[in-house]
Amino acid sequence: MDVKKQRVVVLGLGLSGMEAAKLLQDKGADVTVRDNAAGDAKVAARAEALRSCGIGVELGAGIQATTRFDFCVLSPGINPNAPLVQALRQAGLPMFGELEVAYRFCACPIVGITGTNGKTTTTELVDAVLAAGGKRTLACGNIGTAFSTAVRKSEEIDVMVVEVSSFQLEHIVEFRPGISVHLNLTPDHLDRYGSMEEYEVAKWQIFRNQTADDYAVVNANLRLPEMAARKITISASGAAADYQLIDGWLVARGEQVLEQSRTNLIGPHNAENMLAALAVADLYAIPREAAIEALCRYKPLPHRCEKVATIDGVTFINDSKATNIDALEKALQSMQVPAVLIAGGKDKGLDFSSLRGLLREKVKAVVLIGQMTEKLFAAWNSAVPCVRATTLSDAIEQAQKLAQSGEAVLFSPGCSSFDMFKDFEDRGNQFRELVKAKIKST
Ligand code: UMA
Repeated sequence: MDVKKQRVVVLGLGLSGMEAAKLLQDKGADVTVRDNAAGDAKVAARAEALRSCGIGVELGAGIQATTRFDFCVLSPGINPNAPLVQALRQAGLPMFGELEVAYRFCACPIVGITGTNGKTTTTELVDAVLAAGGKRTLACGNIGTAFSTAVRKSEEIDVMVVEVSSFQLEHIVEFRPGISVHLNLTPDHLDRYGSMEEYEVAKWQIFRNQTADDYAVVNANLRLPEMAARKITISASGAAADYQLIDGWLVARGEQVLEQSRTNLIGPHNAENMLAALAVADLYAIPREAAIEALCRYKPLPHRCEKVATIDGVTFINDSKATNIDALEKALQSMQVPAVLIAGGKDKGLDFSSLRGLLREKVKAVVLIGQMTEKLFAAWNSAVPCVRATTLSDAIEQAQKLAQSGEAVLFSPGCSSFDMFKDFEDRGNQFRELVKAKIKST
């Protein structure tokens, strides 16, 4: 991509926008960044940093569309239906996502990983198994290091392992991973997509530019489009597949590879994450022993069914990463003792009534927080007693009173965090701190 002297407008001054702007400027483009937020301290600091290296920054909601640019770069969090984006599109401005821009400057092969849940864990697992086999790798994308940052090192590494969200896939043109991974699809982001079909089609974009030279590692249970890539299937649910979970063993094309109980990852969803990593390792001919060792060594990330503390016999579990129904369902399924569930958060248009049966089985009471409180109360209270809390601290207080020794308090919100917190990590950190403060006070 030759961007020399091209006039580019980047929308959004988060991580992606900031890094895309710097990359494009380094490549010779004349860059302006726009962000709706005017009073946000983080955005202001980023604006200052960019201005000091000669990048124009315009902040505030009143920005008008203009045609004084050659193309536009969209941050993933910007809704393509936002009025400014629509206006720029109508003005005929070509649009690329940050993923696409970074891709154009990537000098090494890419493994792209998507799916509703498990993307980050699988990105880390793939990174670990490839590194164990001696490959120089970098994990980036939705995982938290912008692809635009990582791509600067792409000449020094062998494989870029990129976690890609549906948002990032919306505005690709040529993005083509040599190996794509699609783990699963369950309801999420329905505040952005009109329907599950729209969400599904956004995910399918990962296969769009792949050819018969490429591979697609896919869950055998997924509905998929026609694709040119060679398919390799995974399944932990008993479906016929190249890589399967059978009687607690990860099995690769009929060969028993590793007993899941030897790893730190529990549940069938994690088995599928590991099967995907094994499939990628095999495509790169990583020695089996090296891959097995990497899988056994891997420890789950924080905020994913993380045991925080046991107070008076009650175990407090932080599963703040559960931002949708499927993730909450997986957490409930993995509970071995009765739980008091703390759930709720931002409304994403999801219908939680399907969890009523599982709640009856696993949960003695629910404490609700955030914007979804009333909707969850209406969906669940006739199945399991629900109470309302005003803050996270109040929720923990109420949950602790409801739980008895030998039981658990499970913080698995099932909703995104943006109504009360900066993000899921902030939410999980606050939960952890509040629980730890209780230990000190007892
Ligand atoms: N903004 C506008 N106008 C809008 C909307 C947002 O100007 O209409 C501005 C905001 O004021 C803010 C900036 O855009 O300053 C934020 O941009 P962004 O939401 O694209 O966030 P980034 O900081 O660039 O982070 C993004 C990903 N965020 C989203 O997709 C929402 C991060 O994934 C990712 O780690 C990062 O790029 C680096 O690649 C986070 C995420 O929540 C973890 N992802 C979603 C998920 O996993 O479910 C998809």
